[in-house]
Amino acid sequence: MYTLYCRNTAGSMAPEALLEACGAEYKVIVLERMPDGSFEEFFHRINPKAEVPTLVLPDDSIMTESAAMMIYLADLYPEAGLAPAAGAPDRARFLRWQVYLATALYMSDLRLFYPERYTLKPGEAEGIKARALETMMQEFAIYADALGEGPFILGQRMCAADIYAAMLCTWAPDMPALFAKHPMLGRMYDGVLAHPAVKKVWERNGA
Ligand SMILES: N[C@@H](CCC(=O)N[C@@H](CS)C(=O)NCC(=O)O)C(=O)O
Repeated sequence: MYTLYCRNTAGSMAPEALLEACGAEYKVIVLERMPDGSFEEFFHRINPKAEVPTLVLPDDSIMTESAAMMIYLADLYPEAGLAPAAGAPDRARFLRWQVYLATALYMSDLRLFYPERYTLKPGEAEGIKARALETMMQEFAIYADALGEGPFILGQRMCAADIYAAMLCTWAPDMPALFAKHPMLGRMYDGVLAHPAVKKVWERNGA
């Protein structure tokens, strides 16, 4: 049994959808922030960075880093068909874009939503936010271009990275405007949401 520590609509949504799509046995523990914005003390002992997603594996070991979870789970459940196997022709492309999403777009999102965490100087947050939005839009443009004919990053077959990309789209400040600018992103998003497991998890999250 896997235990996934989550916050609704946060970065936990993608590994939650993957667990569901793989048919894994799992439960979610939905965390709420305390009034000062932090998570409860017990969670800091599970993950010293106190971030969601945090995944407890069946052997009780702890896994952090959403991209690692996507790759790990997709590999463990090959029958779900959500990642090309090591050595398969699309494996490098899958890893490239899965990691790109986590290290480029996700990080821009964090700077956009929590700009004050990226400076010690008062008054700098607005600039950090503005630059993060600009960077995020460039990163979405690069990803939309990479989709090519699509609809998914590997072509006709949805993979774990598509679920992750769809999650990142939900954090865009204006999703309809994003899809109007990059119709391929909208097409990819609709394709991912057509998967019953993803739809179910999006609904549970209230996304
Ligand atoms: N690199 C981590 C980033 C996780 C992360 O930043 N999660 C956010 C929510 S989307 C979080 O829990 N931040 C802690 C906080 O906001 O206090 C991952 O990919 O899993």
